[in-house]
Amino acid sequence: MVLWKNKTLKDINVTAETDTPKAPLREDFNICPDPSPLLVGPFRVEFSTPVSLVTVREKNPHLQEGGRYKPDDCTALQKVAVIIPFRNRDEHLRFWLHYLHPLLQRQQLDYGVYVINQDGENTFNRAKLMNIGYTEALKEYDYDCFVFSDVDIIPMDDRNLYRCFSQPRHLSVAIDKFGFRLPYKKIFGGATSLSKEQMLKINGFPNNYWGWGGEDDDVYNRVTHRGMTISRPDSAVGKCRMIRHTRDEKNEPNPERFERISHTQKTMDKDGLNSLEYKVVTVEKHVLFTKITVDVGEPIDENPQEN
Ligand code: BGN
Repeated sequence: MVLWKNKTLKDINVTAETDTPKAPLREDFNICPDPSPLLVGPFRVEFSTPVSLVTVREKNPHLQEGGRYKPDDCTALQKVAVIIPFRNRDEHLRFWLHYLHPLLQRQQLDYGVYVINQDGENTFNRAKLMNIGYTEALKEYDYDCFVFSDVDIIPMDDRNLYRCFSQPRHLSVAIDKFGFRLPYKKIFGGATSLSKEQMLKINGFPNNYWGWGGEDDDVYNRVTHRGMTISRPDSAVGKCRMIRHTRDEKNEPNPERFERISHTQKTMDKDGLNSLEYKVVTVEKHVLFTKITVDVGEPIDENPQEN
């Protein structure tokens, strides 16, 4: 008490503040600036020289196990789980990791990369893998935003923000394969982002699109049936490259897709996150990503013929 005798209230406050450890306090309140000062704008993307995981690891020394990162000098604006539906595309994944890890760090996101690998040889089910990624990522961390990206889509400008917006976001709006423009106005494939709230509002993605095509149109329908719209970056910022490849085996165009997308409104409430069933086969924690191998089952015959 004697020590404080000549001090004003202000002095006492200053003393108290100096005595308190500053770093944790700072982190709590120091929200990362928007836009991030680390952005560089357009950058070169090419696939002629293969990249190795060792090099990608060396260039991203601040990653935590499982492909996790958060800025150490500010609190990220959003916690983003990046979900990649996957099977047999290791070469593409290396390119994706090579370009996307540095981009996500320049965007100062608190993020994790989840590769959802479909086990076995059954027909591919992209949308169900997305639902699984959403569900599994949420078991690990309190993510508030989900980026769903094909493994072969690489953005060419880091102002294309891989985070969530007030409306579901289409990120891959100007792909080289489509002449750097939208092939049609309602397209919602390639790379998209939805907040946790937006995902819950649409009951996630459909689980019963087996093979190529239509599942992204179904998600578009879900979004509009729930009164939301699609947000997009402009076509300069939204430029992307797609890694060329031949059609995957067991991912033939789905003959049912035309029929299915005409019934979204009727099916979306019973088919989605609330009806999702799968088995986790393995979880591998790599430095650059978490790989979750899953058994998604196989198509069920919804109209079995009586004999
Ligand atoms: C569309 C596909 C999408 C695909 C885009 C781009 C369908 C549904 C019947 C019209 N939609 O034609 O799934 O993302 O092409 O390749 O096939």
